[in-house]
Amino acid sequence: PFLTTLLTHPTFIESKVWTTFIDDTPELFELTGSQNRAQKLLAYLGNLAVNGPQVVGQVGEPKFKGEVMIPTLYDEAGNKIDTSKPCTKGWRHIILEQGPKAFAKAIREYKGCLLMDTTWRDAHQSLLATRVRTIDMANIARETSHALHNLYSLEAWGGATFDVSMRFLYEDPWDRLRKLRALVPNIPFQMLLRGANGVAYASLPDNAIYHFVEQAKKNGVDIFRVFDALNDINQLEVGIKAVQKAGGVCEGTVCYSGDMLNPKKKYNLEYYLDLVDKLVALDIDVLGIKDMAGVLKPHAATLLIGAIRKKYPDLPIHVHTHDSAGTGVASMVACAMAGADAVDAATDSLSGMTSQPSINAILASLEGTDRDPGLNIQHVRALDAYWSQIRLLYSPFEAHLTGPDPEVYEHEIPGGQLTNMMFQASQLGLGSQWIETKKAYEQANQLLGDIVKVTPTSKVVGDLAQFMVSNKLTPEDVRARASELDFPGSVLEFFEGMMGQPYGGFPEPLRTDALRGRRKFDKRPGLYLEPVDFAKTKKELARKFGGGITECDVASYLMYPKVYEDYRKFLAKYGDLSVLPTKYFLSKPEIGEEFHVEIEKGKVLILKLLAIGPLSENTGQREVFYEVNGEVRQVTVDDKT
Ligand code: 3PY
Ligand code: ZN
Repeated sequence: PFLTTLLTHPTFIESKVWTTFIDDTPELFELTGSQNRAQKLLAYLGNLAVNGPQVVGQVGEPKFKGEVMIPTLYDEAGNKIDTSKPCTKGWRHIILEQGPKAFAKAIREYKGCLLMDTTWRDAHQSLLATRVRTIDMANIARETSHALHNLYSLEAWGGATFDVSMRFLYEDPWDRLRKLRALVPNIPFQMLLRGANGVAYASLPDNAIYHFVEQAKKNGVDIFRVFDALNDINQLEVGIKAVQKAGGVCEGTVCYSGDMLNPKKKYNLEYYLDLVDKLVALDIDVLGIKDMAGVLKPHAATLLIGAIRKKYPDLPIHVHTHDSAGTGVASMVACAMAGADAVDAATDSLSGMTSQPSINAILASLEGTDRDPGLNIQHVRALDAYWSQIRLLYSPFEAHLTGPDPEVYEHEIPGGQLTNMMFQASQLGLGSQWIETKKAYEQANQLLGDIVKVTPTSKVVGDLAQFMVSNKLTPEDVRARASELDFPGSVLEFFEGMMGQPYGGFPEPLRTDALRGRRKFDKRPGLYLEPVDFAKTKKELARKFGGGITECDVASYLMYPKVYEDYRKFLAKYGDLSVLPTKYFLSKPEIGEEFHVEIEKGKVLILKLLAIGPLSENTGQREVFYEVNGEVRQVTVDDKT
């Protein structure tokens, strides 16, 4: 059979040179079965044992030792709730049975203000560099389905999680979605979609966005928060239409920037109401207000939500914020009181500062009012006991935030980016340079025309700020020397129009000077991009990685070609590591410590690290010995230390 497979393989038929054949088609040279999976797993574990942490950005070892405890839930009568099966009560059935409009109507009619829990997406994106793995969500998923069944939604996907899961965690984001979906059938799943950019950093051809959203809906996303980083309605429209075509709940979103209370600022109430009108005209189901930096002050929240509520009494409003300045709870309570139908919160142990405000703080603040979100506080706390352990497990990715940052009102850095930039600064040992970087961020924003800042435009501003700091450039220097400076790629893409059109236009002559003859789009980029040929892409991927390429693989590749390819190569070498408990994914066990890995349903490996052999002078390698289900196995590892 090997020979037949070989002779009929397209690469062979196309008579590519034999020497690259093994590299290009690893799937033909794989052993099959769980033996092979175990050996690949050992290759990873051996590498970790010899060379230390394998995850980019990891600093040190997890602080959490021992077994993570799963909480027990009790009903009102004090009886244990059976969480061996997921809960079936929840808002999702309305979406499935009656569609997005009926869901929107039901949400609007509910008397309380519902919550979206961001723990599985934005909270860890904002505090732990997006590093929380599928297994740690899956392990608490059934309990979550019971404890939080009255949530508006669980934010479970999209944003940076798509990219990071492949790039740094070596996990398939689609697999995560399907696994969690199976465990939580009752609560709507929400994702963050960057409009015409999908989950990438610049626009893709329209048909790639439609294709991506279709797969997301099919694999379990119910509600799509569609935003555009410049609030460009033409860019938003691409995402909105894609969601409507796929049959998802469309949460068309306004990104809140600046300070509405300050009459000197660029984005005022009129600007926001005008954008809401445009979104309503596109027939969105729910209006999203996305305060990505946490600059929506409580009084501004009252005015903004109050004004929208008055103009559109039937439109459900869902508000997102970050707690960077410490006002998150107050702002979300203000939104609830002014007529918002849902607001965002995170489990306590993953809340506060650059994350979402604490769920318990919001529950306590709304308790006794007619806006109570309708969750069981004991259950919410029980779940948090789990997350308090998980936070320690991921301690190697902490940015060590120490308190709220009131300067966020000046620099307006979005939550996730703020943590990220601090983390980078601390890794580089740039203590005082961090203060400079924040100042430069503010200046870079002004240079670019005081734009709305959120992925991907926040990266543009951040890149320009770092460029200014490392090259010691003032804003005047940047303007004067724009035609000779070697600007970061993201800045050039922004100037080209690859991220849409900023409100008020591009800054001139800076744009023209910086571009030096490069292309300039004055309409949305999708109008210029060649549509994707899906069949051709699929064929190319099959040629590179063997059969079994799915539409989800195609979508991953189209979003992140290089990341996807690297992920597949990693997979060929080490197998699917998403099954490995996080403790053993991040650090080596003690000698003699036994642990279990379920490599496929019902197939458990019992592993024990026996010894790490001496360094061979000749080869620069070491042997690592593991006991696998009672048998001694060894792997040879290049010592790179
Ligand atoms: C993302 O796009 O990933 C964001 O979280 C923006 O806030
Ligand atoms: Zn956010």
